Amino acid sequence: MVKKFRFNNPIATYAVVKDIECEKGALSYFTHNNNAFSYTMSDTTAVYGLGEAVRGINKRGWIYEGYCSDDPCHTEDKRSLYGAHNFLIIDDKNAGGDRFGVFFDYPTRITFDIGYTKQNELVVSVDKPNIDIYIIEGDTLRDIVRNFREIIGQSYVAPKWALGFMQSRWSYFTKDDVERIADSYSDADIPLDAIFLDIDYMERYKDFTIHNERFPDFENFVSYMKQKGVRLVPIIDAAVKVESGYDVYEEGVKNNYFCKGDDNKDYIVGVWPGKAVFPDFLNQDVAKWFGDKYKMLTDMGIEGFWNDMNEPAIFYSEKGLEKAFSQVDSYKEMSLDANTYFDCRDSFSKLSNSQFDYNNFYHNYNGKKIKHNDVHNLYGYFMTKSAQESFERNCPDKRILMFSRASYIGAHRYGGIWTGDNHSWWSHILLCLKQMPSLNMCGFVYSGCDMGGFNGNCTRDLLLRWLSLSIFTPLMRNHSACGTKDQECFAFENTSDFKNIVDLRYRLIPYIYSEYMKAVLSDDMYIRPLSFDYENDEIAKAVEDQLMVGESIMIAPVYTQNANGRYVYIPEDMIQLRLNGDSTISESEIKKGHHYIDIPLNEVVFFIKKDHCIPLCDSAKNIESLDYNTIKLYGNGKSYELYDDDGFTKAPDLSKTKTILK
Ligand code: MIG
Repeated sequence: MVKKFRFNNPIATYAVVKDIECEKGALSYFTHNNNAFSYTMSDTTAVYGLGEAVRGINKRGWIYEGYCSDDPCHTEDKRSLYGAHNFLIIDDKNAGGDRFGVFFDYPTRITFDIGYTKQNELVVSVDKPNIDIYIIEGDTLRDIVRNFREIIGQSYVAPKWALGFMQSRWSYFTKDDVERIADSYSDADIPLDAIFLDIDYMERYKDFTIHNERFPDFENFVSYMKQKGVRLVPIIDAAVKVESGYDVYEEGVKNNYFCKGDDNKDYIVGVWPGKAVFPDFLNQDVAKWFGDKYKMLTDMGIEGFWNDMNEPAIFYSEKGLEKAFSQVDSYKEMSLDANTYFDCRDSFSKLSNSQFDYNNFYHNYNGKKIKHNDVHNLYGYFMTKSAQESFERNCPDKRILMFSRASYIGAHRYGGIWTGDNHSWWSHILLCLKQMPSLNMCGFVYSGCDMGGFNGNCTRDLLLRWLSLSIFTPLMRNHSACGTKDQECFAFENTSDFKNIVDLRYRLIPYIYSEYMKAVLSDDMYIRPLSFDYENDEIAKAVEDQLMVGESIMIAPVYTQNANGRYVYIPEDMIQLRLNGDSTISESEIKKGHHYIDIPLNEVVFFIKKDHCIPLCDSAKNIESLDYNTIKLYGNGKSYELYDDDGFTKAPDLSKTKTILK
C-alpha cells in the first residue's frame, strides 16, 4: 500500500520509521522533470493535507512552501508557517479519478504549486532533487491517513491533564501574578489545569534558569500551585545566551555543542537574551546533553514544556549586523533615491530569519558537516526529540507535556504543536478550524491554536466564539502577546457565560480523552473534514467550516462578528445538542440538509451522528477532579465505547476500552 521512490542521495530525516524498500520503476501518478514533480488534476480533484498552512482544507488554488518560518502574521498571502508538513492527499475518486496520498520527505524548502500557476497543475519542486517520495494508497481517505501514519510512527501521547483548559500570557511576570490568575479562575468557578510561564520567568532569558526575585523558592511554588490543582508549564527557547559563567553556555562551548560558522567558530546570533548560540540538536551528543537540562525543571515538579523559537528564529546575526552597519554607513553621505532609500531601510528590517544566516552556519549531522539551510526543517523537530527522549530517561513513569512551534513530520512522535502567533481576528477562528484536520493527517493530533488570538486585542464576543471551537481541540490554551488587552475569561463581563462553555469542555472530557487516545493509538484522525466521513456526499466535500470531532460529533462553530447563528450542513439525520445559557443541555432531532441554527453568544450547539452516543460527566475544577460516575449518555445510539486510564501511564492499552450502555 506504500511505495517508496528514491531520487539521488537524500539526507536522512527519520520521518518514516518503517523500513520500506525502494521501488525500481518510475514514480507513480507524477511525471518527473529535473527538480519538479507534476500531476494533472481534473476540475473536481480535491487536495488535502500540508498540516499547518494558511487557506482552505482543500488546498487547491495557492502556492505553499514546506519551510519552517517564524512569521507572526498569518495572512492568506503567506506560503509557509512554522511547520513543514509535506503530506498531501489527492482525491477525485467520486468522479472516477485517482485517490492517493503522497509524502515528500525533504528537509529543506519545497514548493507546492497546487493550481496556482496553472489551474489544473500540481507541481512540487525542490532545489536539489535528493528526495524520498512515498505514494500511499488506501480505499478511503481515512485509510490513506492510517497507512501513512503507520509508516511515520505513533503520535505523541499527552498526559490527560493537558486536555484541560490552560491559561497563558506573555508574560505572567511574578509568582504573585501567576497565583492571582489561578485564584481569579477559581473565584469565577471556571476550571483550569495549567498556567504557562513565558520567557520572563527566566533570568535574562537564559534557558534552565529561574528569575529568583520574581519566582523565589520556585520548587515550593510549583508544588503549592499543584496542590491548588494548577500545573505550571515553562517555555524553553532554542537559542542559548552567550554569557561567561552561565553553565549551559560554557559546557556547550567546551564540548563544541553549538552550530558553527564557516570559520568553525560558534555562530553568534541575536535573539531574546541578546547574543546567543544554537545548540546543534542534530548531533546526538548535543541532543542528549540539552535534553538532560530539562531535568533541572522536572526535578522541581514541572510536568510540561513548550519549545519556542526553533525554526530557528533569528533577530540578527553578528555577521549580518556587521554587514548592515557598513551598508548603512556607505549610504550616509548619499542623497538616497527610490532604490537606495529602501535598501538602506531594509538593511536592518531584513536582518531577521534571513537566508544569509541560514546559509552561514553548520551542523554536525551523522558525522558530516552540513549547512543549516540543507536541513532547515529538522531543527525544531530535533529539539523536541531531544526533550522527549530525555523525559523517557529521566521521567520514565509519567507522560510529560511537550509541544513545539517549529516541526516536521516525525516530530509528531515526540510532542504536539501549537500554531504560533495568530491574531485576535475572527478570520483566525476559521483558520484554526481549517488547520486542525490537516494537522491530524500529518500526525499532529495533540494540537491547537492560541485561543482568543495572540497578536492584537481580543473582545468578549470573540473569545466566547473561539471557545466554542477550542473546547474540541486537544490543546486548549488561551494565550496572548505582551502589550495586548487582558484576555483571561475573567477579564470580561458575565464570567458565568465563560464558565458555562469551559465547563462543557470538562463535561466532554470522557468523550474527548477517549476519542483522542483511540485516534493516537490507532493512527487515526481525531479531527476530520466532513468529506472524510461522508465520502460520497458532494456537498460535504465542499464544507470548509464544519468538522468531525472523534467518531460521533460534528461541530459548526460561529466565526463571524455579531452573528446570532449560522447555516449548517447536516450530512445525515442527526441529534442536535444545545448547551443553553443556564448550563442545561437540550437534545433534538435534526434532518439531513441545510439549516439556519440560532446560536446565541452564550450557547454552544453541536451534533451527534445517527445511532451514536457520547458520554458527558459533571464538570469539576480540573481534570483530576472529574467524577466519571456522573457520566450520562446523549444521542440516539445504544452505547459508547469508553477508553480511559490514569492519564499518566506510558503503556496505554486500547483493549481496556469498555462499553457503557445508555
Ligand atoms: O518573538 O516568548 O510564538 O507564543 O509568547 C516572540 C514570547 C517569542 C513567540 C511565541 C509566543 C511567545 C513569544 N515568542
